[in-house]
Amino acid sequence: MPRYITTPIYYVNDRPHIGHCYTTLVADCMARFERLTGGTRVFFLTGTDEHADKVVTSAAAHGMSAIQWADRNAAEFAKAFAFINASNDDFIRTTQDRHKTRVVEYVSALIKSGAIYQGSYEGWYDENQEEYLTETVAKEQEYKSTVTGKPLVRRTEKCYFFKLSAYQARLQKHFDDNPTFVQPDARRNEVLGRLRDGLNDVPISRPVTDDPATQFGIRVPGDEQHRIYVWIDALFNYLSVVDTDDRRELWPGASPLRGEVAAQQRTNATCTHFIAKDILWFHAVIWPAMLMALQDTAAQGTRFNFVGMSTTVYSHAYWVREGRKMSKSLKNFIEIEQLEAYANKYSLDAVRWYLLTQGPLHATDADFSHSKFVEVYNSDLANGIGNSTSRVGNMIEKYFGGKVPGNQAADAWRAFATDATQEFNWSDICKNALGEGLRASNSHDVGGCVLAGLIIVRAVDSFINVTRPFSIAKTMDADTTSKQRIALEGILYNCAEALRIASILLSPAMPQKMAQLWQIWNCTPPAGATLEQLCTFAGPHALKPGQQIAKGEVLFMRADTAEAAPA
Ligand code: ME8
Repeated sequence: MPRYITTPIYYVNDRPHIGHCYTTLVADCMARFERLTGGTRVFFLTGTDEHADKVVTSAAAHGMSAIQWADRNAAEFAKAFAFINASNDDFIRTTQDRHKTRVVEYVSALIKSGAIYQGSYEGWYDENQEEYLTETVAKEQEYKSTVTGKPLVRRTEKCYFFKLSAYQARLQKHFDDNPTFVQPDARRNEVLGRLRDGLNDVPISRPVTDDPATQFGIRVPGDEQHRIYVWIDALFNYLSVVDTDDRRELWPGASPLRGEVAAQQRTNATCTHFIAKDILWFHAVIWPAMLMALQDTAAQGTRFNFVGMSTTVYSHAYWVREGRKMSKSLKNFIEIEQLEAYANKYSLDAVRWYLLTQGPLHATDADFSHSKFVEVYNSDLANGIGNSTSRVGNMIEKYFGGKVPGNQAADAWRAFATDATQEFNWSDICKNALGEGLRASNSHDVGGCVLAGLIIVRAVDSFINVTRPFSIAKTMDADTTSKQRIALEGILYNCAEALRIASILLSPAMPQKMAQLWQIWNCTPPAGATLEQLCTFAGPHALKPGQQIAKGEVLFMRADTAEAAPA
């Protein structure tokens, strides 16, 4: 079942910041987890949205043409995503021909079918600012320009509209039939509430005049005087990138219930859009309606009978700073440089871990806080996975010359830990952690998904506390058949093998650090193995008794809680 995972395409009017990195990171982690599950094609897309008026304005303010400015900032986004180690399979820029030609094709089909029609737009116009204002804004300004104080004028102009109102019933049905289409539930309810208020057709074009500022954008097919509104152009990126012969299977197939699609043309692919709450309406309502409209054109003989609905729109909340929205005017953005400073000091994977586990994944905003960063770093990473792996590695080195011990009597430790209240059935512990990871990933709970690995780490820590292998070692002699030796072997085998499985589950969040551990422990997972195989305790990819493991560097050094934030 192909899995297609997308992020918003970001505006290139400015450089990227923590918010852009966050959504791309969430999608990256999900893509890495899906790739691990094996046996399926995973395709992860991110990119930039370029035909926006604010890009033109910002370019002019920097003395550049729109495309020069877009080139420069698109490169900044690509660099930022390389820095966070995003594993995207493609990077779309909406100024690329591959996208523009598809958008023209889609819009032409929609004009022909009548889903896009020409009408006129009437509204309050500020002649100085050359912009229309909504009724609410116009009223707030007492129907006067805030710049010149001159009265706003009532103006009408030709415009193209998308017949959104025609899709109300079908959208409602789509929501009813697919209760997880919009997640989390709080966001779904918001959309449903607004949907019930009714839908108006939406203007989807802007006029082209002699002013160069109006000339950046894709022209409405057959009408050079109008350009397609940036949002309509942008949403189509999700389809245009995979609308090629070798990628079309990635797009979810049209519903068999609609009866329009031959079985062989359907795919059971899924497509998840990760976005934040600011752009939910576009993704949850306008975009599915556009897809329905496009699919409807198949009745007139277009090739769009393969087009089904995306499967999920996952809308997370916002990163904020001391409870306040991050904004240009407050100058309180967490910039890439700051994330780089954290990565230099604590490692990139520690930054990924913090963002993924403490971020605004659900409906509540999250504050970026240095003290929280250090607390999570110490507890999950330095004292968690870092400490466990180095402790176990050191004991294997010290007591068994760095060779993975055997596990001939897995229960022999019981004789030395008579006060143990837990079973420590490692096969079950690992199976449960995997189950937790899969459950969380299925509900797009990326934070929960990566925390599944920590369940195992915590179990290993309690196992060491209860069995006290270092005490057993003190009474062990050279006799290879002694009870002490056999118990110690079993304990350390269990710990190392369980930590190997933990490292697999932690790897989508921390690919570099886990790869480092695999190198030290000589257990890099082979390509093609499924997650289930990799996570089976003492299974086909288990650590082999006798296999040499090296004593590597500590993965995460403890951090001083009193230290100031890196700058
Ligand atoms: O809206 N916290 O682009 P955009 C978390 N081009 N995420 C944040 C954030 C914050 N404080 N600030 C921004 C656009 N984001 C359109 C999208 S898609 C077809 C077109 C992230 O550059 C989050 O993913 O304004 C949000 O939805 C996106 O950046 C908006 O990026």
